[in-house]
Amino acid sequence: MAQVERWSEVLFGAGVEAPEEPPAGAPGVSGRLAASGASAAGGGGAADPGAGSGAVGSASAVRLEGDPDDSVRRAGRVSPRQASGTSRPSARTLPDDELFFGHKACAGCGGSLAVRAALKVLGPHAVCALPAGCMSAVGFNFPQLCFANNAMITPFAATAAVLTGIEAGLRAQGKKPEDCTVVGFAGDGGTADIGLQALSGAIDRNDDILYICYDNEAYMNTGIQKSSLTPFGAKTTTTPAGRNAHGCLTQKKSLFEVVAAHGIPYAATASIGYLPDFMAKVQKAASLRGTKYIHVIAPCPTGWGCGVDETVELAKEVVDCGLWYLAEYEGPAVSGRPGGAFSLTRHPHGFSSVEDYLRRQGRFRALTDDEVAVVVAGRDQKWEAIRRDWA
Ligand SMILES: Cc1ncc(C[n+]2csc(CCOP(=O)(O)OP(=O)(O)O)c2C)c(N)n1
Ligand code: SF4
Ligand SMILES: [Mg+2]
Repeated sequence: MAQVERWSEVLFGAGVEAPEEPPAGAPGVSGRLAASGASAAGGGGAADPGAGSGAVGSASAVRLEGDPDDSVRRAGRVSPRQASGTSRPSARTLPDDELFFGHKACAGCGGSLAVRAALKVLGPHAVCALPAGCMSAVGFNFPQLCFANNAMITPFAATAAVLTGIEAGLRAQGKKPEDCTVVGFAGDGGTADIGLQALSGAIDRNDDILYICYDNEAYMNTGIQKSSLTPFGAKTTTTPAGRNAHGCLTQKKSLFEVVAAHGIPYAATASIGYLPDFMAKVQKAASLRGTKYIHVIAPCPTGWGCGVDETVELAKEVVDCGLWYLAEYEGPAVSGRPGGAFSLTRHPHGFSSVEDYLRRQGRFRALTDDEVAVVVAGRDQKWEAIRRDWA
């Protein structure tokens, strides 16, 4: 009972009567077991949900009964259009309702924008799973728990495996609404490194899940360590930069292509700098059955050394200068072509300056002109292959 009172206070303010049942997926449901003692953020405001507390792996109960849409709507935050919308998402069609709000992310956090926008498209029936990382750290701080959807924290390596279990459980009990997307939001470390085997296994089984990797190009939550998606030249705490060292020595792994090589039904790249494109891909992924993967670039001002008001601009610039690309892969089952088909959703006619993009960020400060030239050459090589094989 005390718990219900707290839910009602969190959701509706003190003194307002709680609904008969706590709303399904109410913030109190999603993170109750995941609340951890706050350790210092990985350079920003986020605490590692796994640090010492044993919280990572403590899954909240996924609510299987009742109509989450109805109960959330009763709280006045979800429009019927959001629940059923089929038009292409845009500033005009996007619902005002928020399903991820009140979190503790740093100002200008790109990852939180990606989660927020994706949930606006997927609506209140989506069930979310997040591994250790900034988005779980900033989203599950009791009592300010920030998902209006059902959501849970997974062990760091297990995002895709947990998604598999949620989907199978809901289906087995006949309680998966038509528009329920089982969706994961994992960082670049949680996806390209520690979570890769679980993701690969889910794709192999073609489980009906959507996996979204928000890529801020390092392990931000634990203090900005290099991941396999950290680009060449970026300074992190494990790839220092100064007089004798110039940041990350390795190239960013092409995870989109690794995923596509599985023959997954649908994979896409995106950027929070091109939000309508990202949301259209989320919507398309939700309409397809089987495993779907979206890789969205989501700058982190704290780890990138840029202004909090530059996040969206940088996410646009990385596409415009050709260091990232907006593309789709449709597997054989969707494209009807053996081996599947790649395509671009944005065809750049020319590129903006790579150097301007790099020099705006503190993490690339130590790069010499020669090293910038290496980055430009890598970009040109990549685009030669893209234009030859995808366009
Ligand atoms: C098995 C395990 N190893 C390490 C950690 C510590 N840890 C928590 S969050 C995190 C970084 C996650 O990085 P990423 O997946 O890129 O997400 P981001 O923090 O950048 O959002 C690490 C290493 C953990 N919780 N569990
Ligand atoms: S990803 Fe970066 S900006 Fe976002 S909460 Fe983590 S440290 Fe802060
Ligand atoms: Mg990261």
